[in-house]
Amino acid sequence: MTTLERISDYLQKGRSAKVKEAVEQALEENIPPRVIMDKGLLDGMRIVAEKFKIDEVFVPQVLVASRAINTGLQILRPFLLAEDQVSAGVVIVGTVKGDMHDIGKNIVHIMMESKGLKVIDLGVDVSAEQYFNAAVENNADIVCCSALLTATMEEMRHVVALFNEKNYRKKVKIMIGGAPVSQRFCDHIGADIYTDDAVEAAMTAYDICVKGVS
Ligand code: B12
Repeated sequence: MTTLERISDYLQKGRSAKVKEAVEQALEENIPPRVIMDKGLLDGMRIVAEKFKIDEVFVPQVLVASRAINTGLQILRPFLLAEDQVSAGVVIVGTVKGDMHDIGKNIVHIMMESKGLKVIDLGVDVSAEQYFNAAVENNADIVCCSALLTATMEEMRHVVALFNEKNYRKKVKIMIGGAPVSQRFCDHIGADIYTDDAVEAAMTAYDICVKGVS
């Protein structure tokens, strides 16, 4: 088995300590951090997700696999960061109220940082008020909302509504994402930006903050 296959395999088994070891080994083998993330960690998570869908694994196994991927992401984080950490802009990230899924949000966080953006991470279960207060306190350029459940993506509508109500839409862009979210939903609720992956999200955020592209 290659090191990347071992990362995927240990992740599927939820063996955090082994994932940590294998990720460190992959770095020693000079495998690029982005490849370790895509072909090792995310590959393992994709398999877990497929098995979850067909009831081959259940919530406890998914939970330990999620802990393992977050352990791996933490090790990769410094290697994925931009070399010159000049703050190009301020971004608030969080998973919406009622939703505990944080893997995609954590990847968005890392990718934004890798572009030199300052990231304030509010974690999971974030209410519209919390996004708003954080945006004002930190003079943010962009607020990023993540949702993985069809039930909680509706919370994004409240986030947009609150920023509208406070007359704060000219100050900040609202970016949304997560598996059930789409461009159509983004247009429907009046958010500013949708992208379907974290890398594109970071590139778009960078363009908005640095080049003023809207
Ligand atoms: C891991 C997982 C869990 C873990 C979460 C642990 C954690 N720390 O995150 C646990 C076990 C806790 C869990 C619980 C539940 N889960 Co769950 N879970 C998943 C699973 C298997 C993987 C999600 C994941 O992390 N994917 C990997 C990441 C990298 O992908 P991603 O989040 O989509 O992110 C990418 C993009 O979407 C984008 N992105 C993400 N966020 C953002 C934000 C912005 C701004 C942008 C621009 C882009 C962006 O960038 C990322 C990388 O490129 C999915 C299955 C699936 N196929 O998605 C089910 C899934 C999301 N879960 C589901 C369900 C039903 C639940 C539970 C209700 C189950 C239960 N019976 O209790 C609970 C709900 C708990 C809650 N209140 O949140 C359903 C949702 C169905 C639906 N349509 O609503 C899914 C789809 C499984 C299924 N097929 O049924 N789950």
